[in-house]
Amino acid sequence: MTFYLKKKIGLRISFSAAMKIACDQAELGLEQTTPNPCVGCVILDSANAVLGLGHHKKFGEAHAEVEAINSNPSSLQDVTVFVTLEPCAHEGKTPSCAKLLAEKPISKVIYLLKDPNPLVSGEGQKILESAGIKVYCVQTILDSLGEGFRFYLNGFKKFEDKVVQHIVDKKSFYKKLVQKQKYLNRQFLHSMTSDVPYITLKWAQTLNFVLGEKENRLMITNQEVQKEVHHLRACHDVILVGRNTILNDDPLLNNRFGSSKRKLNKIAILDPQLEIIKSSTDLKVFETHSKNNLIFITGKDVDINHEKQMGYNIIQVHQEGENKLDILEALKLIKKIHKINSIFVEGGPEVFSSILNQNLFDEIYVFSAFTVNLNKHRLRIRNFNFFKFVIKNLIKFRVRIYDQSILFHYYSNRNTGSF
Ligand code: AOF
Ligand code: ZN
Repeated sequence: MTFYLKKKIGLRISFSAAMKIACDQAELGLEQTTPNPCVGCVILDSANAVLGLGHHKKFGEAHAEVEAINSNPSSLQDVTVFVTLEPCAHEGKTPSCAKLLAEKPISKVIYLLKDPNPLVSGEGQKILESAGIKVYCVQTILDSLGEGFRFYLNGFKKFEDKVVQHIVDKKSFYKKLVQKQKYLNRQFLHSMTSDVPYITLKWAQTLNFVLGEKENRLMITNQEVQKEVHHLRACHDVILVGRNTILNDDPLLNNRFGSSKRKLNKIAILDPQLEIIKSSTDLKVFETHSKNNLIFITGKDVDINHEKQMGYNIIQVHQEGENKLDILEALKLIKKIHKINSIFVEGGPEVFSSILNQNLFDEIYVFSAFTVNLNKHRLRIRNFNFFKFVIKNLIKFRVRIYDQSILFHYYSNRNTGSF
């Protein structure tokens, strides 16, 4: 990393290269920044030489702008700051970046995406402009170009401002950067404007759509897939599972590979009668996670006094019959109480069935092995036909081939620009 930084500092580069490097910097924060966004920043001096660069490394730690400023302590006279997200206006876990930049003799700030966080949205830009800094939001400039005839007309129009003209001239390049950063930060962008967290489903299945066997742990995929799954876990805030998954599979639900090793998720367990704590605590999930990290979701009528006193996090939601919890209420409450943005749902078939049938998902990863399971007690997702779902949503799927399985990746917001 230090080598990477040293190699860039002093190098004269174009504005578009600076924004591309800021985007590359943002990606370095993946797994560690959530529920905060991944943000990168590059500073060019008045001769367009790289003065500093950095990224938001971890939730609660310094923001990208601060990292970039600190990467090379020198004068910020007449510099241009490139940042992938609108500088924050508020005092959160760290001080306001917009206020910090406003105190410096900076000439321009060019940022890629608007920050939909209600504490920031537009306010960061206002703080910078009030300090006499020229501010450009690439997303706003691109949006204002529009499509069709207006777009055609704009193609001939010369903008007086050189930075605007540069962005317009390179609109397809910047559009790609905007799309990529939206995708990188899709959970954050979704969550800032919704009371439901971003929901990703992940399951493994056999060729005949079997996810597991009743009261038996069934291993469908191999270690190659496990590595990818652990990376996906680390990219989310919470892992959600049902009671049966905990009892049948006795999973660890931690991250054991690569860079994601450093990340421990919160674990939410749908447990309608609170049987898991009441009956047995010698499950692996209690060994790998502290009480603080575990969230139990149970019915409104269940007596939780004793377990609350023992220090467990318990959320109570409406219940239909003995075993069916109101999943939407549960998702909203997990987000509100635990201040998280994203949930990675890992099973089992009953949990998937209720989330799929209520259309509460944003993204799905299905690892399909080339095996067939004919066990008498095989489990499938109720009221859900995977084959039909793929055919109906073909353009929203991407496929990746693994050694012994195929990944079907469904992503609903791809290219919609709906953020
Ligand atoms: C920036 N630069 O690198 C990031 C920003 O609690 P805090 O202080 O960490 O603030 C988190 C919020 O700040 C987050 O919700 C988002 O709006 C913004 N993130 N802003 O200027 C950064 N990570
Ligand atoms: Zn900030």
